[in-house]
This record gives sequence, C-alpha cells and structure tokens, in this order.
Amino acid sequence: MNRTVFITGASAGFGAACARLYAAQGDRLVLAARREEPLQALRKELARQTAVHAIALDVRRRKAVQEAVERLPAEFREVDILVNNAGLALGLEPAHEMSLDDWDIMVDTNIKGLLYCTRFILPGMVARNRGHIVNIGSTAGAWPYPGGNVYGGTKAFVEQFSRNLRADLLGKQVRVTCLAPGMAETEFSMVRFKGDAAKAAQVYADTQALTAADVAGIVTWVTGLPPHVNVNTLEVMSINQSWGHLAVHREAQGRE
Ligand code: NDP
Ligand code: 8X3
Repeated sequence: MNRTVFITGASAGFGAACARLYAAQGDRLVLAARREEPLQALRKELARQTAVHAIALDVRRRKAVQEAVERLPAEFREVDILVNNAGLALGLEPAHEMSLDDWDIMVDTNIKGLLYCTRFILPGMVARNRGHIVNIGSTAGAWPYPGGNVYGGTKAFVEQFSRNLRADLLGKQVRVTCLAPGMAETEFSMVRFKGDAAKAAQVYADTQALTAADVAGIVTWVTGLPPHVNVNTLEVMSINQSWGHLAVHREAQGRE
C-alpha cells in the first residue's frame, strides 16, 4: 500500500507478525527492538518483499529513540503508521512481594517508552496531517487479576493516554487506536516467568489462545479502514477466555 509503518517490539510476537502482514501489503517498514539477531533475520526475510529499515533500539532510552527517529533514512522519514507494541510483563507475585526493579522496567517500557516513540513521531504526522498510532494495551488494563498489579496499571495508562491523544488531535487527520488483546501465545509468558518454559507453557496448555497473526490481522485491519473511521478502543479475546467472578475471602478456606 506504499505506507511507512514504524513497529516497536518487532523482533518477536505481535510486532514480528505485524511486520509480515504489512510487508505482504507492500508497505515500507521500520522495525525496532533490542535484540539485533531476530531483528536482522526478519529484515532479511522481508527485504524480498519491501523496503525495511531495522534499528536496534531500547525504547526506554529517550535520547536513543529521538536519534532513531531523527536519523531515519529519507525513504522512511514520513511515518504513516506507528505501532506502539514494545512491552512486557515481569512477574506474577502479589504487590507486596513484587520486585521494584521489575516494576520500574514495566513502567519504563510500557509507559515511558511508548510516550517517547509517540512524542518523537507524532509531530511529523500532525505536520503532514496524516497518520495512525496503534497502541497495544491489554485486557489487563481493564480487568484486574492477582499478580497483574503494575502490568495492568501500565496498560490502563495506555488506554487512557490513547483516548487523550484523540482529544488533542481533534481536527487533524491523525487516528489513534488502543488495541487491547487478551491471552495470546507469544514469548510474553517466557519473559514474564523469566525463561521458565514449563510455567510459560502452562498458560497456553489445553486451549487455543489468540495468536500473534490474529492480533496482526486486527492491527492491519484497523489501519486499513477508510481514513475518516477511527476505532478508539478494541478489546479482543480468544473464544476460550472470559471473566471470572469476583473473589471473596472466606475464613473457612484458612487463607491469611
Ligand atoms: P513478545 O515477548 O513476544 O514480544 C515483545 C516485543 O517487545 C519483543 O519484540 C521485544 O523485543 C520488545 N521489547 C520489550 N522491551 C523492549 C524495549 N525496552 N525496547 C524495545 N523493544 C522491547 O510479546 P507480545 O508480542 O505478546 O507482546 C507485545 C505487546 O503486546 C506488549 O506490549 C504486551 O504487553 C502486549 N500484550 C500481550 C499479550 C499476550 O498475551 N501475549 C496480550 C495483550 C497485550 P526485544 O526483547 O528484542 O527488545
Ligand atoms: C497480556 C494478557 O492476561 O496475561 O497482556 O495480562 S494477560
């Protein structure tokens, strides 16, 4: 489609799946993530289909994000679509046991990293009066669960920030969407459980979760709608996932 798409967290999961779908549509790609090896492998794979610029980038580093955007080669400079996807959960312990370092990393990546990418790319979109930002939220931003403490909090931020961007951008042809998926099988749980493959596998055992390709299909769909149509917030789950009832503590259960 000849658009320029900037995808953060493109080395795995949703980001890599989005890259593959946009490449198949003929869009130009800017792919960003920390790990060079998977990023370069993806760049090589997709370079057969489209123009690809890969950047080893930690979105938590404000200056590095600024330089990455300012130094985009001319062909990639006019970003039409920003997929703010880089993010992670770390740990599933209750708040009083969680690592403060892990909380910092989630806030720095899921909130501040997303802000840096937005703030450096958005002015160009406004100047061109053309663009679409897709922020990847989560069902965890709306529905609390034990151990979701700060991760869910960061995703609630993503949803409200997305709405506030819409408020600021009224009158401009720049769209903003918050896509909030539920459980999806990617490297997400391996990261959350710090490489414990057995624990990660349990999350997806005996069920069909969303796939990265499912989520990428939705991202490419919302960005392919007519330019006057803005999907504000979209929550998506596997048919196999739903809400639990509210928890009640009972003395008879002997819980402290
Ligand atoms: P993956 O772990 O498979 O992919 C996460 C991506 O984010 C990787 O490419 C990783 O690359 C990148 N990333 C992490 N930290 C940074 C950083 N500091 N700078 C740049 N890139 C970074 O997970 P998913 O694809 O599942 O997750 C993508 C997004 O979707 C996240 O925001 C996640 O919170 C959200 N999400 C996931 C759900 C799920 O169940 N899987 C459901 C709902 C939302 P690298 O390590 O190379 O930097
Ligand atoms: C990822 C989905 O339910 O593990 O955002 O928080 S969940």
